[in-house]
Amino acid sequence: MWTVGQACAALGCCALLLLFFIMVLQLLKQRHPKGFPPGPTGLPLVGNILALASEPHVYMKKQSKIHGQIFSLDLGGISAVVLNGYDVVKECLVHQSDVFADRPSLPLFEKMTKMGGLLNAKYGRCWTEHRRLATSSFRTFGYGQKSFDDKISEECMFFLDAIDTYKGKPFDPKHLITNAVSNVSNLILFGERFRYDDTDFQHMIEIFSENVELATSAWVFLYNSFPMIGILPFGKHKQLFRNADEVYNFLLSIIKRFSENRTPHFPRHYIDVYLDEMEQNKSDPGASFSTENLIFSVGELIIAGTETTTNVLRWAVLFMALYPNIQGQVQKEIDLVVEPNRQPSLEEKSRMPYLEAVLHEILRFCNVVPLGIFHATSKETVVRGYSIPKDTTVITNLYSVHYDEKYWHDPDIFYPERFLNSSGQFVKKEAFIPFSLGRRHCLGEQLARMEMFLFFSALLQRFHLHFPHGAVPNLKPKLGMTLQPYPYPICAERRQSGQSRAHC
Ligand code: HEM
Ligand SMILES: *[C@@H]1O[C@H](CO)[C@@H](O)[C@H](O)[C@H]1NC(C)=O
Ligand SMILES: *[C@@H]1O[C@H](CO)[C@@H](O)[C@H](O)[C@H]1NC(C)=O
Ligand SMILES: CC(=O)N[C@H]1CO[C@H](CO)[C@@H](O)[C@@H]1O
Repeated sequence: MWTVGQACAALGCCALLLLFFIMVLQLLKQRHPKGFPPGPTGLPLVGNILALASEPHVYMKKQSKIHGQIFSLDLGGISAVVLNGYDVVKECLVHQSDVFADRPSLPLFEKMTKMGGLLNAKYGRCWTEHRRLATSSFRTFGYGQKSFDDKISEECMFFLDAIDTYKGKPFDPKHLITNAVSNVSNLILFGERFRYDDTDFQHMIEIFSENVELATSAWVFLYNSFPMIGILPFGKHKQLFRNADEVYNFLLSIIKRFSENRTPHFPRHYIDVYLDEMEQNKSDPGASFSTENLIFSVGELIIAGTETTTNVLRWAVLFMALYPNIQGQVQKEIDLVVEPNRQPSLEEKSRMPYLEAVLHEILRFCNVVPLGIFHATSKETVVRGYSIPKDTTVITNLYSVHYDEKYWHDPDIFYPERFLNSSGQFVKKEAFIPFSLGRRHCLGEQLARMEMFLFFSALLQRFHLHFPHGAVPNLKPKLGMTLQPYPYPICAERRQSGQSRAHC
């Protein structure tokens, strides 16, 4: 029989051996394949994960000055390639669109959506079928309808009236903007809006967007390289999984609610279209439509639409208060083009080049999705002489494209006029890619552009925006998969004369 001491020693030895074995495995994983792009040296085991803790997009742009526009990072045994600057992003996403259209099978994504759904789906049948279905639903129930602009404008009215209730007193616009924006996507997905006081829906959005933030925490990177830490009872990944379960159950329940009273072949919204498709393809074992993928895709459409558009508008409000001259110039243009008692309409957009330039500059300058969504290679390939194996994680540093000195003069300066030519007309810029490029480019771009224009123009038509007592809030972005401003208070005062004017 062993004594307690011997048993402990034996156990200790086993533990050490195991640890050694894991380290060797990890170090083997960390070796780069031949011809792989170079990159900054990382620590054993965790690689470069720690360097990504503060501002990963800025760190990556700096590293590209040393290692080149295409370089590699070690995400704890996961070799990733980072694309920096417009030229190489275009070379990969456009000139090799097939190769770069995949998503990486990281343990986090595997656990969240089993690589199904739409946004995170592998590049294959599931993605093709879901992308086609979503694109056609967005057309049928969204911008393909003549009345859709009016529906967004109607939403604007609710939104402006809700702001009016503050009577010029300071408030944080985050919730109102989130509600208005998600009401518009909900029209397409569920055929109706949600009530502003539908707190369950708002809670779902809240914890979902918390997950967008958590997705880039060091804990989650660690989980991707060492899924074993999933058994630990603490850590941010735990919070993320709890949130994801709650979101899943909520979506399941509202999908049930909105598919009641459905008549097959007479779809009223995305859910109905999906269920029709699911029934028609029952006999096809390869078809990807399933209740689970319905839930994943609905969740992805909700969060991809809300988290981005909302944050662009929050930055827009912040910058208008920060630069009163620019705000004034936008308002002058609105007053010139739009009749006083009418809301701005999409037909008037082409006559408002300055407002367009301001919105574009906000998208360029603020980079709401700084690293896009992670891509992966669907087969082995060569870029600029470097070989990249199949299934390599690819990070598109969209921030570095929007601050690319080759394409932008003084990129650190907020300067809407860069989008205007000498006769004041709006000009498109090639290196402006907030919606990314290639097969996986944003599915909601058209909807997002409509919403941003209609909400922003209606807001500035009715209100003058300023900070309470002129106090400038923190302008640093809050980090996550998206960059958003920290919560800030704003005063919105009625502009038109004859209306009641309140003061902050
Ligand atoms: C200003 C607002 C928006 C911005 C800046 C934005 C940006 C992006 C970016 C950078 C990507 C990654 C593309 C890639 O993988 O290379 C993306 C993907 C996506 N976006 Fe958006 N987006 C916005 C609004 C929306 C809206 C309103 C919707 C829908 C309601 C939406 C739905 C999607 C979907 C489904 C994908 C994944 C596409 C795929 O994997 O095939 N987005 N978006
Ligand atoms: C969203 O829709 C609900 C229900 O129609 C409406 O009551 C609410 O005012 C809308 N929200 C906003 C911000 O307009
Ligand atoms: C400015 O752009 C508009 C529209 O693209 C074009 O018609 C016009 O000729 C341009 N003006 C100058 C001075 O380049
Ligand atoms: C993806 C897929 O197989 N879709 C098919 C489902 O069934 C309908 C009707 O039979 C076909 O038109 C689709 O092509």
